[in-house]
Amino acid sequence: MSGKFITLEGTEGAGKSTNLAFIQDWLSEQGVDHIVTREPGGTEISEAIREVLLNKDYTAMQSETELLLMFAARAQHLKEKILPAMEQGKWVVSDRFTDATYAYQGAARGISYERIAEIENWVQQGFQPDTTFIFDLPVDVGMARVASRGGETDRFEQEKQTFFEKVREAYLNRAEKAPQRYSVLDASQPLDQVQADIVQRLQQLLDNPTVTLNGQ
Ligand code: T5A
Repeated sequence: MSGKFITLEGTEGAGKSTNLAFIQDWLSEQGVDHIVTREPGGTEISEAIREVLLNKDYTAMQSETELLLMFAARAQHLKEKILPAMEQGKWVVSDRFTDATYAYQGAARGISYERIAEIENWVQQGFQPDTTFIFDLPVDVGMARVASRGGETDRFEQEKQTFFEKVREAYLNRAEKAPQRYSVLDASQPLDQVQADIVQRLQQLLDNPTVTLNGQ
């Protein structure tokens, strides 16, 4: 496996989707064979699970159900799309992955990190992103961006600000504990500055193709 696995994380409206498109264009310009994808989702079955997870009518959904559906979508996504692409030497860039589970289902919903780690180990067998960008910004700034973008809100976007404050804090804690994997970006900066920071990190990865957390 010589491909890299890059994930984008952050609270709502932090700019992940916008910068996923930017990273896609940048990698194409560099001639890097890659795919972009997202979680929950990325395959037909995982996108069907996403519909259930984001449906704002499902207010009765239990935290345990939410957690298991996130990992059900991820198991399918990994085996059907991420791992085969990496085996072909492609880079894979995903809008969210398991850090989101620790932040949302763990810190914000209150499921223990030990329980999440148990399922993570079973589903991922040690597989981890090579690098993770955390788009960090004040929660209210992100929510205002989502509101000004318009469109319908999903089940998560209906949560209160305190929920997203916990999510933000969890991401920052995870980054602090493993700084070699995470790049925390100040996502409140103008977009061109955020993207200059992204390019700097991607260039490092490109210059060191043998360095990978997955050890292959
Ligand atoms: N989830 C997911 C879990 O609970 N557990 C899990 O394990 C996983 C994988 C769906 C939900 O699922 C949850 C988390 C989520 O709530 P999602 O589809 O990624 O996840 O949904 P959102 O995070 O809600 O995605 P958004 O589209 O709302 O946010 P983005 O992608 O971060 O923001 P983006 O790029 O659309 O930007 C928002 C607006 O801001 C502007 C953009 O143009 C856009 O209009 N913008 C900027 N403006 C000024 N300056 C900048 N630097 C800007 N960057 C972007």
